[in-house]
Amino acid sequence: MALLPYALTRPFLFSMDPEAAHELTIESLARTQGSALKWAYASTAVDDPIELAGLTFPNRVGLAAGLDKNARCIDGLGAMGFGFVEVGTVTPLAQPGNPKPRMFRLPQAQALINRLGFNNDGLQAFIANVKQSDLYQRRVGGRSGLHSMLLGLNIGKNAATPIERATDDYLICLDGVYTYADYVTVNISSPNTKNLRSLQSDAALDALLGALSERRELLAQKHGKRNPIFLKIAPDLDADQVAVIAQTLQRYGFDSAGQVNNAWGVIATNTTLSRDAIKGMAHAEEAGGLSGAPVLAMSNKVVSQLRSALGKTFPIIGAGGIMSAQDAVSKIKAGADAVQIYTGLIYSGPALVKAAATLIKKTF
Ligand code: FMN
Repeated sequence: MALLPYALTRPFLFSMDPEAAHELTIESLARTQGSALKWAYASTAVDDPIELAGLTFPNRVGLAAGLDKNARCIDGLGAMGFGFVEVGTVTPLAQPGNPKPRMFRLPQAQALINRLGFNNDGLQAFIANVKQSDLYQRRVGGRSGLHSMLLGLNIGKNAATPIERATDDYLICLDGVYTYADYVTVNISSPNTKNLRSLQSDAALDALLGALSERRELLAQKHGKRNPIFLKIAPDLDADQVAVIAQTLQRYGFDSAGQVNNAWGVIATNTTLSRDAIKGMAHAEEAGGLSGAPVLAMSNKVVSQLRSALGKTFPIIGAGGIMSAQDAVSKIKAGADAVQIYTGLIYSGPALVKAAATLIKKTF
């Protein structure tokens, strides 16, 4: 199924319950990502490398977190031509997430609402899956891979962990994923875990970044590599809140000479709680995070606010509402160095990856 043209696959998937369609896609990707697909990456991926956060990204289009929460399909997703694939969010312990139904399509708006709530199999299973990927196997085997794509591992906190102990969960996950990641994303912006977004405010954020920076130095010494950490933020922030986040990132992301130290980056943005763009539509009042077309302008605005506050060289990955190659270009124009896609894949299919990477290469 994964190899059929998406125009044929989509009506079938859209006739199913959204989460069932999602699971079927993950299952079939996981099953077909073996030998044949390994070769697809080389022919599909657009070669348009950039240096960002001390890493070489083979092109500027990545997969956003949440599609492959348990890291089961790293190679199959890589075969779609992404320059980087981010998997997770993983939490220390497995957890079921919210009761179903918890994912809704709004085709009229080219959007989704989800309140999955970090359903995942936990850190141990996640790492076991990463280790099984061809990407990882090739690296430890010292073989130059067809996969030059980068791997981002996205971490979060368990629902049962009180928010005052959130740092403990992020440290457990950072320890666990560190050596397998090219970069780590700290997700403090899911709307579906109670109080998570409060970590974006001044003192809480400073404490979290401080603790993670300290632990990263220990891990860097132990493993001989210093991974950048990206902070993933919400689109539902006013200019003052974005300014506070930028100031905090500035404290940790620049050296004493004022140069970007490649320790920190930011991913803007996660899903939105706003329903302004979808009023009156079926499912518009479902609780959860809205993604897809209605988020584009909001997240581009946050990206451009961050770029003005953080200067030209601070690493910014833009996500939210990329449904076409032009949308991807708009995000780079807003100030992103690279972009990520999730909902656009559901509506437009994997061809969007190459189209976006090609237009970005042509435009910049
Ligand atoms: N973002 C995370 O950081 N962690 C997640 O686990 C996660 N799960 C998601 C699940 C679904 C069903 C969707 C639609 C999004 C999820 N996201 C998650 C947010 C996406 O990574 C992305 O930031 C957001 O959807 C905006 O991009 P898009 O409009 O291209 O989808």
